[in-house]
Amino acid sequence: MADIKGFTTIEVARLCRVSDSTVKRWEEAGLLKSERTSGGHRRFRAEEVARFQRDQGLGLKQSHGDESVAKTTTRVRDRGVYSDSEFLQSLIDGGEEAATNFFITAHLEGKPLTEIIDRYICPAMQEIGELWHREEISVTQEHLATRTAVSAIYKLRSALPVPEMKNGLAVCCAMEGDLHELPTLLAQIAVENEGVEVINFGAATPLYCLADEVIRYSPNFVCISATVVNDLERLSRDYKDFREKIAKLGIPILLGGRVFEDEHIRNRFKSEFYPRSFTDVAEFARNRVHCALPPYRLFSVL
Ligand code: B12
Repeated sequence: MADIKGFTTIEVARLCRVSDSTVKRWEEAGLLKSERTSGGHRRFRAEEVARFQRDQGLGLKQSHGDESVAKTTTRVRDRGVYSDSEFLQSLIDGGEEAATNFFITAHLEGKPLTEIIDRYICPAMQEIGELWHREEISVTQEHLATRTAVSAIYKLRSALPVPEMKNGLAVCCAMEGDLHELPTLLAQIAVENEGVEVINFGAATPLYCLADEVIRYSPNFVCISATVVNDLERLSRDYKDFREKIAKLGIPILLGGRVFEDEHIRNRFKSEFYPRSFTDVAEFARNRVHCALPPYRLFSVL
């Protein structure tokens, strides 16, 4: 029991900007759940604190950049509870709770969602890919790491303040033949966080089917990711057809993922924007919605 990982009463009080006696009252009233160490001290799990803050509409927005909040979470990290290497190991071991805690602590620290994605999730997955490539971890460990990341990301998403979905609609997916589902999920939550609803068709989506869906839903933009390509010739033909089919709707297409890091490939897959990071995707969603331009004007801005 002594090794319960979580915030102390004083740390929760700092995060929520109230006194420690208020935190105790919340806990006694059953509003905020805690566990006890063997010495009888309260410990609050990061996920529970995030849930409570979200439900009560407390603190988070004002806490961005606040020194005392940063110190609180840094201390939790200093105790060795959520270091970056432990996070990586938790993914490899399938430690969903530890991975979730890592994300939620970063969130409580005031880190924007896209920073959590770009600074922690992507590098960790890259490292997992390298370990697999060097045969230092097995394929099964790589699969487990991805599953763990996906579950922890869903839990992070449910801990975040729920944005009002009043800023339009986006459609996202990964291209046909591409089984990597994480990039589409990351794009989805980055865009949703901007108050834009997302329909995510997931990995390996055939482009001719996607065209029908785009015509049906007429979204504000389409975000397609590609991590690997099997048949470049066929895919570029299918993509050209896809673009032609939806051309009259004037809907911008975003193409992201390691495939489009290659300039020659970008030349064969024309798009309005090639985001390099999920911060780029979120910014696009924000600007696209807030400038409220019809699509044809947006093209000329890009
Ligand atoms: C998990 C994983 C798998 C899982 C996916 C499971 C699942 N349910 O998603 C499985 C086992 C299916 C798999 C299969 C394969 N994989 Co794989 N996989 C990975 C791994 C470890 C993580 C992928 C991931 O989710 N990354 C998270 C994304 C966000 O990070 P990223 O790909 O690095 O992308 C960066 C940018 O491009 C950008 N980005 C990426 N996507 C998007 C999308 C948008 C919209 C935006 C804005 C930005 C963006 O953000 C990232 C940060 O810079 C990567 C390692 C890695 N480096 O990522 C290998 C990796 C991508 N796989 C690789 C390979 C070779 C394969 C296989 C061909 C292996 C094989 N021989 O069978 C197959 C291909 C299957 C297929 N047809 O798709 C290679 C690709 C090498 C290359 N040529 O580029 C990698 C890089 C591993 C490696 N180091 O060699 N894989």
